[in-house]
Amino acid sequence: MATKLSDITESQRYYLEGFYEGKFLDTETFQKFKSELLNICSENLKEDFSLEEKYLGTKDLRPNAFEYCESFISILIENKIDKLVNNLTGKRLTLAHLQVRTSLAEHSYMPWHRDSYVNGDEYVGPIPPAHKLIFYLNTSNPSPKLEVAIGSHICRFRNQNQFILPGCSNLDREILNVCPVKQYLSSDDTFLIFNTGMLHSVVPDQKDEKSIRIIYSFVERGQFEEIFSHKNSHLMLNNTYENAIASKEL
Ligand SMILES: O=C(O)CCC(=O)C(=O)O
Ligand SMILES: [Fe+2]
Repeated sequence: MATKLSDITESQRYYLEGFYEGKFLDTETFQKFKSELLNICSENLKEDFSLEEKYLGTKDLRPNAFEYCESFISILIENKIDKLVNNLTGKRLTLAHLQVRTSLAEHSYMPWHRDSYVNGDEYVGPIPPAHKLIFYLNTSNPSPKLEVAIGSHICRFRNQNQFILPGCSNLDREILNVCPVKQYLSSDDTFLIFNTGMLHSVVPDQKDEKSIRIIYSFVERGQFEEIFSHKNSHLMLNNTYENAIASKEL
């Protein structure tokens, strides 16, 4: 039996393409969420928080992002992102990590890579890969922020041991020649969810442009226990997320 590609479900499309674009509802929570991100972008921070350099030209919100503003978690619940992520992936995922990062990097600090990959007889990153929701708030004009190579997460071979960069093997370079590329632009309301096993690349900021992104990582419960739960900040984040889902369901 054959089905027209135009008739597939959202989750089938996500399996094949590896990404999904959606829009946040325009609510009070969303307005708060955006205004806090803008404040962080202009380094107008709440007491006890700071921005610290991670990669050259970028700064991450410390000590953690989830305690900065309640809207950073409630936005997920309000937009039923928990259900969306589960439906897209066909798995019950949980929130493992939340990052807020500003950037003035005119060179890509993360060129083409997979977050999870096998190198010889070692693997790096969660297997199966995490799924991320990422939102690059438009701060002036929408501009390209992230590129993803469509379908590359299912275009992978196990025994790679020659890498041009971490997370990008010689074979991945060939894969990039054949996979179409989707550009995600900074936006007033549109987020991207993607399978982090796919090849993706951060687009450098334009001169005099400062960008900000918020990044949520979702993994299976067992992966959370194994890889993330030893750190208190991950545990606290995860509890807040799971409690918010549970109280919504009451
Ligand atoms: O835009 C960013 O800072 C990071 C994008 C990325 O490669 C990731 O979060 O995995
Ligand atoms: Fe990445």
